[in-house]
Amino acid sequence: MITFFSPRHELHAPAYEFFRGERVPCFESPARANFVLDELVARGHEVRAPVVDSLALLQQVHTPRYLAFLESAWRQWLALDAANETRQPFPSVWPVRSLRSDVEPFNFTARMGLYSMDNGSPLAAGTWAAAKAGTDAAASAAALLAAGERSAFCAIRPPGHHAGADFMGGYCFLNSAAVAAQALRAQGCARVAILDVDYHHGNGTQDIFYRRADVLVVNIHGDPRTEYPFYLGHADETGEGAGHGFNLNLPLPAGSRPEEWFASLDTACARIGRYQADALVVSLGLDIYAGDPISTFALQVDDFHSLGSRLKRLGLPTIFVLEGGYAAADLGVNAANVIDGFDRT
Ligand code: Q9C
Ligand code: ZN
Repeated sequence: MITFFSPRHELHAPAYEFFRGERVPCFESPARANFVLDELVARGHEVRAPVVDSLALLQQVHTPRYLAFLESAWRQWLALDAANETRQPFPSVWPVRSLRSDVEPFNFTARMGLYSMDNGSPLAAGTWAAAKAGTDAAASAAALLAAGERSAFCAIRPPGHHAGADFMGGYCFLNSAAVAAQALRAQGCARVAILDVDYHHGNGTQDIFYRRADVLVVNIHGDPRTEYPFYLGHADETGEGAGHGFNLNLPLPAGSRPEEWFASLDTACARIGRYQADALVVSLGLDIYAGDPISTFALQVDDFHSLGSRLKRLGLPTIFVLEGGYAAADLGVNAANVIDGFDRT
């Protein structure tokens, strides 16, 4: 399977995040994508640089004011104080219920809050460039499928599935899976399915497609009553308006075993089959791995091979997009096992 990879992912390298009241090194590190690249190369997969500019697609899944903010955020941060070069901006105030989110404040920290769902998405000098390289990879993968290729893998970071139409969150800034789905729609796929297997519910992807019937969104994830992102991902969220019936959430209790997870995967695949999708986008979060430091599912290395071969049985043109997964040194083997389970079995 052809892999899209850009070294520009390394431009997003914030130093720390907050965890249990302390500053800790970022779980979402540049090493993650490099481990994935190294293993794919070692197994003989072809790697290409992204070739498609995704800006027009980004404008279809994110709002103009959010894109304008994200693209200029680091420059805005430096304009406040040149010494900010070595500091990280974080939001500290958010427009929750009864506060207005329609008026963009002049204060930078207030804008950070307006465009963030949490304080867990540190920005760095190259965040826009890295995230944009990721959505360019997603658009390039769709173009490859249009040219007749059966599948493609985007070995990208930062991840994207928590980023909604007008906000960042959960280490995510631009929603690459949404860009891939939008690109597939634009090139003639009438029905696109997104399957999100990341440990955390893909609230951003759900948000972007919630009122649409042309993109089915299916999520398997830790129950949001105990797991991030907490405020979305319940089973009763089924879509709205034209999108009613085209969102499926399959939450599982924290600590669920692989057998239970694979039973949900069968449910997800059955729904995608009934939808008669023309193409599939997989939000491939590898934080369902037993060794993940911030998650509680327990998939083993060989289970990722089974995941790939199960998805192959759907028989659909498929784009894989890397999302979470924080056992960095094991991500290469786990990602490559999914890929090889899909196209070498
Ligand atoms: N701030 C993805 O897997 N909680 N995002 C971390 C420290 C947020 C995970 C706790 C987890 C977000 C793409
Ligand atoms: Zn995750």
